Order: sequence, then structure tokens, then C-alpha cells
Amino acid sequence: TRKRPLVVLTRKLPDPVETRMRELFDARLNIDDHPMTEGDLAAALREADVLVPTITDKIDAALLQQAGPQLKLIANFGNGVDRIDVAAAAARGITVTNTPNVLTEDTADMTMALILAVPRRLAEGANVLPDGPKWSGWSPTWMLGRRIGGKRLGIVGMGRIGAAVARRAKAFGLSIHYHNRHRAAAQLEDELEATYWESLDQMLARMDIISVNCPSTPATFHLLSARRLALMQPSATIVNTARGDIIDEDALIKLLADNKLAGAGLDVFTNEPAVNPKLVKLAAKGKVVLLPHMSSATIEGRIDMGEKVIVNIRAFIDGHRPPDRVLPNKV
Ligand code: 8YV
Repeated sequence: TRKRPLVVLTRKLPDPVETRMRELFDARLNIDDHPMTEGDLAAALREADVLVPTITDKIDAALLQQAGPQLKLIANFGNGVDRIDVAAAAARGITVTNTPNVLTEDTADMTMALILAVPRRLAEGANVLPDGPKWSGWSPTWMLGRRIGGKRLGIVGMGRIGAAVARRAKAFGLSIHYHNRHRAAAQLEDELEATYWESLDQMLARMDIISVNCPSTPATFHLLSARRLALMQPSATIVNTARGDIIDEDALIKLLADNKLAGAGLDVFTNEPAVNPKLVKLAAKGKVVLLPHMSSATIEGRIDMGEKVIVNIRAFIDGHRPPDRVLPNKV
């Protein structure tokens, strides 16, 4: 019988996923879930037939040089492949796959939660009662936020997640606007009653809420630059559940601190897991809601992601085209 492929998991995955991996492959698990050091990763690349990394692993061209000739597949446990140099992998004959679709709805739910939470001051309000004495009682002018219904939502990146956010937002009475490299299909525009803005600058200037839903690529690095962020209205809020580096975080912090922007809801940051202390201060003041990169974090979603990884590995090993192959020119 053929030797089972050595599949190295860089992090602990849900039990059912690991059980299945062990049934199918020679799976090397990370039982105590320690984040991999660069040395661990290099060792894994030297030995593995298949590597299953997560967002906590940076797999750049230099690291890939240490990969052994047996490594043929990097099956990412996650949608975004911004931490993997897909072109460098391709140059070495290594295929990269990801886990799209299964985390779309969960991520959109959390994005919607932030779209509601920031203008309606949910995090501030949720802190009042645990702090007991802070509540002096109801008052007509206390804890006033901004209405959601009737406002304009501008989505930056109308892909699967952007569309799922738009569907939710539409049900809350927001009008849908979007900017994307390419205009969306007429059918989707009709369904969402969405307005396409070819100019991101013009859209930013006119929106009440902006939601960032595009991937992180060289083309989207600081897409929301200092200049562009300054185009937003002082009453506007911005939500990011995509990747931290799409927004110029320092510029965002400055605008928030200067009250030139009303608020922000951030699930992703420039230097994860480090978070700029200025953002923490703004959170204490109720200007921003900060989440620890948890928009796709559901029990069901993580199992679905694991199953997708397995489907991709099996297809690849059986000599088929894995369904979720990431092409270098698509990154
Ligand atoms: C995960 C994500 O947190 O899929 C993504 O792109 O950001 C999240 O689902 C992570 O990437 C898992 O590796």
C-alpha cells in the first residue's frame, strides 16, 4: 500500500477534524496548540507532504526556500492567504488552497454586529450595568447613539462576504453602496438595490458607514489611506472584519482622536496580536469597538473549514484539481 501523506497541522483544530485527519492521513497534530516559531515552521516545511497553516503562520519566500521537495500542497485553514507567498509557492511547484464560502455568513454576522454596535454604543452600554454605580437611571438624553435605518452603507469589496453583509444591512433599512475593482453582476445589484461607485473617494465622502470586506493584497494595502479616510464625514463610522493592513491604522486613530470620524469597529489590526494602545484608549472612551479577530469564530464554521481542508487535500492526493486552489495571479 501507498505510504500515507504526512500532513502537518500548525495549530490545534477542532477534535472531529483532527480525528478525520488521523483516519485519512499520517497527521501530525499540535496537541497543546503552541503557536509555531519560524524554526518549527521551517522544520515542518522540510518534512511535510502537506502543510495546514493558519493565519498565525507567515510563509514567505525566504521560508519557502527551506521546504523539502516532497512538499506539494499548502492547504490553508482560512480564507485569506495574505500571509502566504502564493507566487513563491507556485514557483516551487507547491499548490495553495483556502477555505472559502464556509465562513462567509459567520463573518457577515459579526460585521453586521459591529455595524450596529458602533453607532448604537452597544459596547459602552453593555459595560454600564456590570459597573453598577455608573447607572444613574434612565434619562431622555442619555446614551444616545445614531440611527441605523435610512443611512448609507458603503461596502469596500463586493465579494461573497461583502454581499452577505449587504443582504443583512438591507434588512436593517440601510441603503447599499459599494466599490469594487469590477462592477458586480446586474442580478446582485438588483437584489441588493445597490449603487456602484467606480470612485472609492467619492463613495467614502458620502457614506454614513463603511464596511471593509476586500482581501489583503499588495493592491489593497492601505487602500483606506490617510488621504482617503479624511474624505469621510465626521459623523461616519468604519468597520473592518477583513485585514488590518487595508486601513492606514495610524491615520484612522488620528481622525478618531480628533473627532473627525465618529467611530470604528475593528476585528483586525495591523500588528496582530498586538493592538495599538491608542486604540485601547479610544475603546475606553467609547469611540471604537475592538474584537480579537473572531468574526469567523463559530464551532460550526471551524469544523466546516476543517472539512474543506480535508476535501482539498484528498482531491490533491488523488490527482484531481483541489476545489479551492488559489491561483497566484488572483492574489
Ligand atoms: C481565521 C480569517 O481567523 O479565514 C480568514 O481569512 O481571517 C479567519 O477565518 C483565520 O484566517 C484562520 O487561519
